[in-house]
Amino acid sequence: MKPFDRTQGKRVFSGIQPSGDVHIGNYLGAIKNWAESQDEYDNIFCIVDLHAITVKQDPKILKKKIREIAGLLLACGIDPKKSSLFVQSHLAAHTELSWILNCFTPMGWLEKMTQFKEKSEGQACLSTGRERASVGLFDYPILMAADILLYETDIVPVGEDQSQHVELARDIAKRFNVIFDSNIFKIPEVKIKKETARIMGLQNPEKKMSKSSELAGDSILLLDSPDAIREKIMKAKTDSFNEVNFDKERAGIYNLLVIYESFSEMGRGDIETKYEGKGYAEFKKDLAELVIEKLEPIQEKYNKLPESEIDKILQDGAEKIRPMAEKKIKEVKEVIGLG
Ligand code: AQP
Repeated sequence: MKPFDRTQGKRVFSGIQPSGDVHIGNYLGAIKNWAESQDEYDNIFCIVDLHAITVKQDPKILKKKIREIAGLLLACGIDPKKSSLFVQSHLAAHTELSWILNCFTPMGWLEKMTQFKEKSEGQACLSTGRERASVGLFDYPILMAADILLYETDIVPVGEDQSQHVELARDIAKRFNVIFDSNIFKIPEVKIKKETARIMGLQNPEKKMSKSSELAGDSILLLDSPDAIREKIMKAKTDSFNEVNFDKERAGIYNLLVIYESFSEMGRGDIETKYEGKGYAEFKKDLAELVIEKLEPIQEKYNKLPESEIDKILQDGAEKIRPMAEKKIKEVKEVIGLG
């Protein structure tokens, strides 16, 4: 296994939460690009299980999902010989740095985070929302800052919704460096993904496809059977216009077209020409077959991966990256006078 170094160029940190079933939004918006960028960047891929527990998880399911997500990342082309793949909770340095950063971050900075407001409101149905949300959910961005800053990350590719958290990580790093008159933390750059990387729900195309969506048929899962994919796409919400073109005002068909575009890698003009004069039903049938065709090799590879092999890759991944994380923690402790 290649030792942890920077020979592959700029370092990129990316995370995925084992908070549910991986869907084509995760794949098209993140995992596919991760796999394709492995020769260009020095990539760190982290299964962020500590982030997942900021909202309620069933322990048995969580454990299963951690391994499942790792297996899917491997099946999608993440190559542990080229990239680092590990589980966040396997390295105590993440929580250790997170605590230290907690102590140097003003509360007011966290109070501005819009994702906490949205996610804690989402829990309002359980009882009283904000008051019932965990401290961990409020503190989520600090843990994310620790993930990024531990590894001297150059670039953090995120969707629009996460860019505020990377800005916060930058502010925390700058403030810490100023307080201790050091260059201990590298200031990461945020890289916002293109609009086409945002896949919306099939039943509610106004909201992004999400692991935690409670709407039946809203997400196409990477491990969905061909019949399930056909059923979800045929039942996807559209409108009565019945013209297959990229019109953002018609969110349902627009989203299906973006999925088609992302999987087929055809240009928008070519897709519109192909479906000129044809209705939604014909387009949906083709889209379903395209998605099935693209997911089949991933599913095949995933089904052949023994659990023991996945566990070994995750263990090796953590061991490979551990020295880097521990070195940074040691430096930080020295600077602030701990230990
Ligand atoms: N709908 C989406 N379209 C494009 N990209 C998406 N991602 C998530 N949903 C979409 C990208 O997938 C990567 C991993 O996401 P995550 O697991 O860290 O958390 P998330 O963004 O909160 O994903 P989910 O699926 O919506 O999970 P839950 O429901 O648990 O919150 C990220 O790069 C993300 O941008």
